[in-house]
Amino acid sequence: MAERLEVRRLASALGAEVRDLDLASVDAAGAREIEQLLYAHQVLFFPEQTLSQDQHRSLGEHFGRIEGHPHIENPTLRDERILELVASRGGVADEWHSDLTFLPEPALISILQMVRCPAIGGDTLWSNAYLAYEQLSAPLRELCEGLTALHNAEPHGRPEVMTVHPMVRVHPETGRKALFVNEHFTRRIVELSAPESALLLGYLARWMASPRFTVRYVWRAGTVAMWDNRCTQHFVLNDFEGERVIQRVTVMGDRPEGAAPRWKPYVRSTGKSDTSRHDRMLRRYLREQGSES
Ligand SMILES: O=C(O)CCC(=O)C(=O)O
Ligand SMILES: [Fe+2]
Repeated sequence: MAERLEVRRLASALGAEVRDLDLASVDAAGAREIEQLLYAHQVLFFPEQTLSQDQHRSLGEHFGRIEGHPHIENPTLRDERILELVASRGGVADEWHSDLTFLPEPALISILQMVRCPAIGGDTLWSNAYLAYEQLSAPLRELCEGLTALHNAEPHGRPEVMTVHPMVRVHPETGRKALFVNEHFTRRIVELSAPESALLLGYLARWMASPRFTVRYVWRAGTVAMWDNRCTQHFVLNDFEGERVIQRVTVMGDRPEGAAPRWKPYVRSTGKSDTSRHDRMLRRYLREQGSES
């Protein structure tokens, strides 16, 4: 398959457009080749596909177990194994994130089809989380590697759905390290005080969004994008008029691996002081895990 494919890189950081490939007829061997391209480019774009829902799901099944969204209900689509986001009904993901990081096993790969596309605007940006990690200074890399962070589903009104992940994860296929905290779902660095955590998370969110780590894609209806959530983040530009509808198949089945935390969780011991409210969420998580000292 590889010789037939036209693969055009779109930015120096990440992203490639793949033509001359019918995603509806990809077999297991073709899927392995797509995987290799995905590891090389982190996000792939396949213009002029227009997959049916069955074809979309079948494509996803070549890469692992597919699951619907745990919290978001589709506005129009019946099939719960596909996530549908309709902009006029609030479905715009306009904060940097990788998918479902509030789960212990977040999304592995997302496969999105642009169904209805505004004439202008509504581009999506992706950022390369390997580069964001690798280009930190050595002391900050070392600090981040020793830390873990609490993620929750507050953007879906479900803050009690929480988990903790290493801040730097090792990609199981490429062996590369990637920064794994995001603006949308990451609430608190477990081993830092609340104000220290806010400072560092704020810095890392800005850093992750540095233009030189990103690619920006202009959609057309019928284009399919596939991204690796283990080493990228994405963001939709909410600058459009008119309707924008996407459908996403989400491949699950991977637990982020990274170094063990080098320090204990930071929670104040007093229960009622003014500042301890900042530790409430972390306390609750630790209590639920039975690991509060
Ligand atoms: O609408 C898009 O371009 C991306 C939406 C999104 O964040 C997702 O489907 O994971
Ligand atoms: Fe997303």
